[in-house]
Amino acid sequence: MYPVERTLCPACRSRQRGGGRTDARGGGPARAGPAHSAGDFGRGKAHQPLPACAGCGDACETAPGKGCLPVKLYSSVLSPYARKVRAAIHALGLQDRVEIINVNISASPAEVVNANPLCKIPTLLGDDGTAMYDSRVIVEYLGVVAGSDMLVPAAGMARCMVLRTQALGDGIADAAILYRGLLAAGIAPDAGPAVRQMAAVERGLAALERMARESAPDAVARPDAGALSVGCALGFLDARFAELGWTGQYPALAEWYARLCRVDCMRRSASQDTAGTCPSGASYR
Ligand SMILES: N[C@@H](CCC(=O)N[C@@H](CS)C(=O)NCC(=O)O)C(=O)O
Repeated sequence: MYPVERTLCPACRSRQRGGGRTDARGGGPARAGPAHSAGDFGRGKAHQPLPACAGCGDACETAPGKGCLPVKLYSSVLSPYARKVRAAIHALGLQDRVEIINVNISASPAEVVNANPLCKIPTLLGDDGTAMYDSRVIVEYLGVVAGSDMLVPAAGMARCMVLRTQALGDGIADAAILYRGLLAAGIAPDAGPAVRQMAAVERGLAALERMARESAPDAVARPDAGALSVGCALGFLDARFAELGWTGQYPALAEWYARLCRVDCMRRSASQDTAGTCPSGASYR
């Protein structure tokens, strides 16, 4: 990915595509390579107006909140990874720029298959057909688009620690989802593969409990990608593993989570009301 000068509005760009793409600046061939870049999406700053289109001169299509960025997020209600991306979109103030489309991923919808060979959600799709996946890449990408390192620090140890916490949150979700998939495939809960996944969940929660004990009470006010990932994994456990009763076992984590759930981007990302399903046929409703 590299920045590409955006000179045409979406309508002019699609007209150009129909008759062979040309460079609006000089009538030459369009620059090769992915057109969907930080520049295409948002010019590096959230809600920053883009210049008038070089083709039709129309600036309104590129005005903030006018849908100048017809970006689609394929999502589902309870996917912890998709929710993390929805929370990131809200945290970065990009909610007017992304259309959220809930899909039944178990049915391998063509639009997701076409965008992401792995056919997984979340998948982000730009108007020029360039896709971003998986959730970690999308979160990074959104940060580039918004010109913000609020969710993922740009460099150094701070970045490593946030990415590690994100890996822990995502990994707990991975293990929990795999556990459900194993059970759905007829594996007994006390069989080796299932026990192994549940043990990973338990160890992950224990590690998070230790982290929560050490974290400052106000640390959740501006959650980073690690906190969002953990919060979304815990939300998934609440929805799908209520019987686990993890809040009783991990009180500091439960308190941390309760505070996180009050943060705007977490509240907004939770309020999706369209049905969806997740891996291995396991229903998300
Ligand atoms: N590591 C990926 C995981 C994505 C993932 O596994 N998504 C699930 C939904 S929760 C999915 O699309 N599964 C489809 C399938 O396994 O067929 C990410 O962070 O985005």
